Amino acid sequence: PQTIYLKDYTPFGFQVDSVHLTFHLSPKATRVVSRIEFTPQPDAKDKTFFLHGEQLKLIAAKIDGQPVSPAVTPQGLTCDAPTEPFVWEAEVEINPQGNTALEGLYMSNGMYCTQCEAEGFRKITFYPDRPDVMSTFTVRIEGDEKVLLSNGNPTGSGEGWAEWHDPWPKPAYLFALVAGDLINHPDRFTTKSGKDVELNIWVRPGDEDKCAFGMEALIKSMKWDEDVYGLEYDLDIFNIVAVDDFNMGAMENKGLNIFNSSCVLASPETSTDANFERIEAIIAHEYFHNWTGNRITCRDWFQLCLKEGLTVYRDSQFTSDMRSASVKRISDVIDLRGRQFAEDNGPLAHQVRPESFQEINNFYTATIYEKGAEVIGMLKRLVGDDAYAKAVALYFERHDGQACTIEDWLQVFEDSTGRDLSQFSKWYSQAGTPRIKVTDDYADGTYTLTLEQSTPPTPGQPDKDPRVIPVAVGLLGQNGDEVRETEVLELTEAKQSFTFEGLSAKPIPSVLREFSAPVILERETTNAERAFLLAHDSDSFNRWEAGNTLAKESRIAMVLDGAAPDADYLDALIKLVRDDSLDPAFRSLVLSPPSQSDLAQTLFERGHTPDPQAIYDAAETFAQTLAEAMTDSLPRLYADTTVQGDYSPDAASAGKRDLNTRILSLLTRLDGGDQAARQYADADNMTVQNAALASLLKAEKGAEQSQTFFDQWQGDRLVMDKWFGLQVACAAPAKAAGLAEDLTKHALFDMKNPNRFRAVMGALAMNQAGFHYAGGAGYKLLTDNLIALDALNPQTTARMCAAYQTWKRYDDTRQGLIRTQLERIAGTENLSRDTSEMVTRILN
Ligand code: BAL
Ligand code: ZN
Repeated sequence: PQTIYLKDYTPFGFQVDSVHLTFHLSPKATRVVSRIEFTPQPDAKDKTFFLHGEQLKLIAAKIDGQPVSPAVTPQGLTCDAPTEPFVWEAEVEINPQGNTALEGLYMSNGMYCTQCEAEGFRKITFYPDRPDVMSTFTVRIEGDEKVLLSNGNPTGSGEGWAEWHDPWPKPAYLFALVAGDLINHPDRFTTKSGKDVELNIWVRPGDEDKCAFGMEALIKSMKWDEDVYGLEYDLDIFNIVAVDDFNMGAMENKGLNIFNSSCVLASPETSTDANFERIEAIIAHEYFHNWTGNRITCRDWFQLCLKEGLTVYRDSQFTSDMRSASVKRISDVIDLRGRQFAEDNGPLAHQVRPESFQEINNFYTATIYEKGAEVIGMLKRLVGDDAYAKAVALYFERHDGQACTIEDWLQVFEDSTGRDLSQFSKWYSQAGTPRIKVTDDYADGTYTLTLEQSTPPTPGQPDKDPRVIPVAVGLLGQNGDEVRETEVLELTEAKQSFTFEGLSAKPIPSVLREFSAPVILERETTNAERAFLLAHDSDSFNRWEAGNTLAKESRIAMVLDGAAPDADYLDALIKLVRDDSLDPAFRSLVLSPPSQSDLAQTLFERGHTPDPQAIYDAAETFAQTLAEAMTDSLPRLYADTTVQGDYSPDAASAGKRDLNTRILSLLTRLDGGDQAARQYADADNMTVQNAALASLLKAEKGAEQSQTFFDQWQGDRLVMDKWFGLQVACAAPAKAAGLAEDLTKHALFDMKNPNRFRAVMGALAMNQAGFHYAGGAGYKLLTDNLIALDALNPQTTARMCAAYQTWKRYDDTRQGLIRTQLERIAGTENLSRDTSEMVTRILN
């Protein structure tokens, strides 16, 4: 496959002045008629008239009304083009029903829908399918479906047809079309300048009672973006459509967001608290793209983080404002370490702005999204809140309507603050997670903190330069009081010392408060000091971090030395969990164990070969010891954290239920599942029903409840995804692969539905001890399924190959087993470009 390089960027040689599309819908033979006005650019370096096009049957093509015969390849067509403005017309035929890749126009449960990011539009018609080609679109849809939707504003409709016009120039990846027998959940929003906007969430009949929460989230997002960023919605209508078969979470098409139904449909009976929170965040994310992504888009796909990093940053600000900022920060860091650090420290490591790719779909990653958001957060921390607001305002003023680069983004900060950001730009160009070694010294009232940074080599980047890293630090006195408030140290050198004068005794440092940079801190310290910070740190992130480090160290000692769980840590943990003055959500986070993958990575980095079974056993022993140490208090804690009354997904109730769920799982270790069975029987919402079933399955006691769960919910696809996933997630290591295999043979397992495939295979890959269980049955099962899926849906297959990205951590036997499977995938005939690129990178 061909590699595409950032350095080769060349503008398209033609401007697109307008696009008119007519769709004659038919499941197996949809006709798409296009009429596109082009103006040749006299100064263009490349004057080739090339239009992308894949899997299209060209029926007819004309230039200025005269039939032409372009040269067509599997990638597109070239044609002689006039040197003056001209009109291109084409008619093509496509097969939406046969489109299992879910890119371009496809069918899901009888409805037509589209997914054009990144390069799906070329499967709809011939077009310069690149983000820097922007144009207005007018769309006519002809079909028998009751609802016919596209981008922009409706301009007319009648029996069997509808027309739409989008006045805002956009790249083709933001094009969308939906046609189906759908029902809407309507509402309205008045923008700050008084514009009345019609809002709709469109769903299949039967799902209309699951839209209210999504609609509330949309309205809150619209208001928040006005209040915080001053950004107003810019069309008369905003439509959201729920689709069951979707590769991503959702898509920000202009005025017509298309959502994976799992990311928009919610009801107390069928959705957990976590689902509600995720839905709120994704609705916000897609809505915020209207400005950061749509009004200002990316020049090329190397700039993907320009819209994704910024939009993730904005949605995290929104969630922090709607819920608890400290809980959001801790949760984001857990997620970052789990997904992005794993990527950054393995064969798939890449820059926040990559410089080459074969298949852009493989770069919708935690590095582009989550690390991209961390980079924005660091920039804000370095320049300050006011300067950030000023720079962002300048970004919108200067670049509205343009397709931009990271350089454009950094330039507005340089121009508005006068700051030189050339060193900061290394966050975009250097892959890998920096390590910061921290040492300290105290003499004559002066405390000195020395920070030393280094970044390990990553594929293609053996050497790294020092970056500018904001390190937020506070100092605590021996009595736990803060003797220095948080200060942001700017680490710019490879090694640098910072002094704090006038201290009467050696303080205890609280370093990297709020996780001020996406780095790994290395500091030789004692468990006593960690316990001190766990008890006293005023920074809630570092307070949690102290507990998390203690939890990790205790488990590592258990794995390496056969030690018992650390008694001091257990005491401190129990004290904290019982402390009613603390937010239940925070207590729940402190109680949540470090991930087994994170422990494996830490062991690996310290020169040990991680044994997934030993890590699992340590986690089990730790939890059992904790449960036994809390025997007396668990029933009271369970009762105190049980939320009474009608279900509400608000943050306070959700936090309490989250703690309640953790208490229940401990209690189940003592009572054999009695309480969990009662909770299951009494459950009136999915959060507590799901939690009870999980506790029972983990204790290998849930067979009866699993059956009743199935009987109750077999008609609900999203709840069935939970049923499939939960069984594999909760399976004991020896049973996980066998159970997953049985589930792939279940009548309701549907490989063509990404949610269902991920429910089973994703849960297997996440069940660390089960996936890596001796013998390699998990590897073989995943590989069999990836190979089968690749022929249908390359995008989802390729992303799931990432399950193998940590393979070099493990022992020779496991590495050998995994290599065999990776080579099997690589050797598969007609392997997709997506999967081929992923497997090659993982193997190298
Ligand atoms: N642009 C793809 C989906 C998302 O990030 O919103
Ligand atoms: Zn996005």
